[in-house]
Amino acid sequence: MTATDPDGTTPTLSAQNLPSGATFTAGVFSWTPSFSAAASSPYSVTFVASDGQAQDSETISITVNDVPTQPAMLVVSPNGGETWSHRQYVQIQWSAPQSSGSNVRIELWRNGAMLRTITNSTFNDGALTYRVPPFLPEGGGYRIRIYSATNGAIMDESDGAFSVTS
Ligand SMILES: [Ca+2]
Ligand SMILES: [Ca+2]
Repeated sequence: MTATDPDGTTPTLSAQNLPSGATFTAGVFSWTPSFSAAASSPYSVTFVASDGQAQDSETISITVNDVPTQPAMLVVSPNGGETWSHRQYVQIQWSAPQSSGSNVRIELWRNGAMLRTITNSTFNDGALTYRVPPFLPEGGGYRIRIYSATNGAIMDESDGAFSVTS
């Protein structure tokens, strides 16, 4: 913020109704809204320039928006510790907002290597029923990876490993 005064005296700058945590120093407004700041939005802040006799002010409105905290992709099941049996129908479950894409790709990984693609594209509706192929090697170290079909950077995998048995 700057102010000028035709008679040469330097106006004093001040601010009223500063939001909690905001500062106004030497004409500079600075604010990093807190996690819960959106609840009281919008904020009305008045900036005042005064030379002691004349003053001018300007009130501005500051809107703070909430950023969604839901992760873009989250594998829900299997998420570690499960055991899949050959030919069993299992539920693969995930949680992802529609903004992550309308479709997802699901892969089966074992010990850090991609084993097979479960589906290249299925609706991002949070669940897929999958029949465990009888040829999957028995043992542990399995994880699921789920990607947005349109943005491979949006991805999550099982937090822990699960097992396959006959
Ligand atoms: Ca589905
Ligand atoms: Ca995960």
